[in-house]
Amino acid sequence: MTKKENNQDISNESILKKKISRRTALSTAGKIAVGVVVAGVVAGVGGYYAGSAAAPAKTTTVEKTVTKTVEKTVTETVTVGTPTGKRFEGVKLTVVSTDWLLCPLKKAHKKEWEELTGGSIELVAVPYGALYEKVMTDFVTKTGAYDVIIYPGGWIGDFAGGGWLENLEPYMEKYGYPLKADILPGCRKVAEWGGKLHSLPYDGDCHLLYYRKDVMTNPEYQEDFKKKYGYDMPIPPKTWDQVRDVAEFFNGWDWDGDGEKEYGIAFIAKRGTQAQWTLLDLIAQYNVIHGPITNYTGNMFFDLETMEPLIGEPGAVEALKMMVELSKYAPPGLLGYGYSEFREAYVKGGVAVIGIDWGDVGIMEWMDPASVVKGKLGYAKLPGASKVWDRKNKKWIEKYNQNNFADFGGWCIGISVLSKNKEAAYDLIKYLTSPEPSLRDASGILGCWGCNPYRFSHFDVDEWVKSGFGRKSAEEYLGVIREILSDPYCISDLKIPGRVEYYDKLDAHLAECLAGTVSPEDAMAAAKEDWEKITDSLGREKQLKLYRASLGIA
Ligand SMILES: [Ca+2]
Ligand SMILES: [Ca+2]
Repeated sequence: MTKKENNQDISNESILKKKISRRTALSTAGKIAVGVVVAGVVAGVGGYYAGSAAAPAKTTTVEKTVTKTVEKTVTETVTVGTPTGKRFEGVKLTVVSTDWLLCPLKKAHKKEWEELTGGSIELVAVPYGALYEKVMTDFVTKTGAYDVIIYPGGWIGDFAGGGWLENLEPYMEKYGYPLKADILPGCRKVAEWGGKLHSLPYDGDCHLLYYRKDVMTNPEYQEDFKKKYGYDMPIPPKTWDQVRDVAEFFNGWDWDGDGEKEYGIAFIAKRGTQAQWTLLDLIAQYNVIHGPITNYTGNMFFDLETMEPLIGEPGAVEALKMMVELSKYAPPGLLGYGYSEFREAYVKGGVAVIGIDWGDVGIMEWMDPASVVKGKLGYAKLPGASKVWDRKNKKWIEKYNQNNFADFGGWCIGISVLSKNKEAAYDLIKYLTSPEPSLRDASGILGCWGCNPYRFSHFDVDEWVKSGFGRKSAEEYLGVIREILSDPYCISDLKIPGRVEYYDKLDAHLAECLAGTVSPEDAMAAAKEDWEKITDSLGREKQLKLYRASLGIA
């Protein structure tokens, strides 16, 4: 991903800016339940040390002397600021990631871990578009500037496959890992390379379809919709054709009665900001026959015998055609929507009925003080297609086809083989991914987003209600995410070496097509050609073997 991006560059129409600033001013400030955070920290220490062979020295002393010298013990416990007895006194760790993935560390966990261990942490924030190169350069030049790397799980083929990340299993055996079985199987898979954990899951990812419940349940609008399309307003839409109809119906008029017009649908569409995942959401429906992984079912990216890319198939072209069609019912400025701009517009601007994004929009809906959609959003898994391309028999199958897809694959946290403080680094990543600190990340209570549920314990509705979520919304939101990530047929994202390059090319041709300079047919043909070149440059046989291995096929 060589193209630099600028998250702050909100190049939307003035109408949107006006909407956002006005609504921001009207909204009340969000309230974070500080008491819950404090209670949580205490609970978290237990989880973090549970099963650990490296409990603090002071605790050990207490156990040995407690029957005889209770008073002395108390004195020692109080004087925790002294330079003796903390395990990582004088050890400094450097953690690199994007700004928003470092947010939970900045807001809470850095200080917590430093106080627990005596170590110190330096955070290095790198823009998303530059992160891959920055870390890869550090590896190949053997600089070793980073101990801990928080990175998109899809890069594990390059990072662990290249031999740059520690195999964590020996550390887990020696120092323990809290509630291993609590990790969602799909998220664990992402962090594995060659069957061994070379990172820990730090995030669980999939796209959801968001929709404005308040608007779609308006009886007057429902009546008009039925008159126009001949069927009931689909809540939620089950196919992309239905999404199209809803988007068209609500596009370009004032459906919330605030005197300004709104639009049908919005999604991430800007070059260099993960727009290709929106396209992959559609490709998964039109080009992948639902089922277990075989060459012709449940297989999204390459032929399992030849490594021929599947993105040149008619189902992928159909998917892109639908994406172009949907873009007609979006706010002006859609092509400037990266994830930041989209979230601003959809959550703080309330500009569209339907939105497509990761779980972060649900967090922003409830936690962002400037949200204008609090309690108004519905959540659904990706809609399916009313037909799917049968590559084997070269024909369309006219039936409903729906696949869940773990877009992006979630962020992982790993240790550089070049680190000089690997034990401390393991201690830190173990702390960060323990049930309690990570629940605070996933449920948005710290005011950060990006880390979405990846442990079964993250789905505890009561905890989300404490964080400020409405109970019914929390149930719906968590229910959908859990359903997607525990679906045995949920399609895993691409994670072979070269993923960054493959996706950059797909993203580039998608951008040309959305801009109207290239047809969907030509865009997908060009993308396929580029993928072939990348495969050849990396070694076709090698890539094929790794692709099969990444799907668990011998
Ligand atoms: Ca309006
Ligand atoms: Ca995420």
